Amino acid sequence: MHITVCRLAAATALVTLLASVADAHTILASIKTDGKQYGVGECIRTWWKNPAGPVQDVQSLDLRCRTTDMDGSKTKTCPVSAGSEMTVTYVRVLKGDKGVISQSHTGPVMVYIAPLASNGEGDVWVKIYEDGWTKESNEWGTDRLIASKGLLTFKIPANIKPGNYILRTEVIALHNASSKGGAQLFPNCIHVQITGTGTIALPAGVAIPGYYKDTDPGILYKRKKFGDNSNYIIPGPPLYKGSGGAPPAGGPTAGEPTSAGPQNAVVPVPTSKPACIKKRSKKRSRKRIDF
Ligand SMILES: [Cu+2]
Repeated sequence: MHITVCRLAAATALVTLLASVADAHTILASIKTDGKQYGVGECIRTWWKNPAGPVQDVQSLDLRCRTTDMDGSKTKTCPVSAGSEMTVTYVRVLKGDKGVISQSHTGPVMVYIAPLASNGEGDVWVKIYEDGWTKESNEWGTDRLIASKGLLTFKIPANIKPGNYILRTEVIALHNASSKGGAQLFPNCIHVQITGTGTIALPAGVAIPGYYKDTDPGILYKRKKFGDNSNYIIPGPPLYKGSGGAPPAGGPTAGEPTSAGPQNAVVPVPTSKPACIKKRSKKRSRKRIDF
């Protein structure tokens, strides 16, 4: 199935159609950058055959962008200023009032960047944002994503060389991750043209797919639903040092493991759950393997 009409409305209809199987899951619906909003068919790559469904085979090419636009040729490039904050929106279905992702689907949230010319092939993916589990609040990145009504804000590296890049956002649900192949990964890709006066080229990154293994401690993980998850290790390479705005100290993979909690972003943390989530516990027709 192809989403040949790359417009939000058409995609919305498709997602609604598939909502009975996909509504526990999540999809990137829009981005906001430099005050402008863009949807799917603009600079977000079109969704794949099962729009909101997860990727569970970490060796699959679908892990890269979860798209039918494999070479990126159908996707436009949106302008964004280096050093600016960009906000993307994850939604469960595209009705605007249907929540973000099932509350059971807890796990980390990440953002990567790679040069667009690479089409994401090779050791090119550099991690610029991550949000795992935090002890203080006993919350996952996905909890914060739900609390912010699906909005994820991160910073475009300030000193990055201007040019075209792919941003790859990723949500990982760990509710079934205690068995191999059980983790559910929700990546999406955005094409951006970064403007500015930076001079720093991206360091070498990692291959996606390739770098993740189904035995990685961040992929194969027995989540404690109400317990301490401070032994959780977010998958992927260390966070890129340059992502916070300071130029990298040098070296091909400047970066080091980071402490728990959202990095490089201001994530709103409301004290109560949004009302839209409470309505989610109605009967579901299809098989559920949430817990
Ligand atoms: Cu699921």
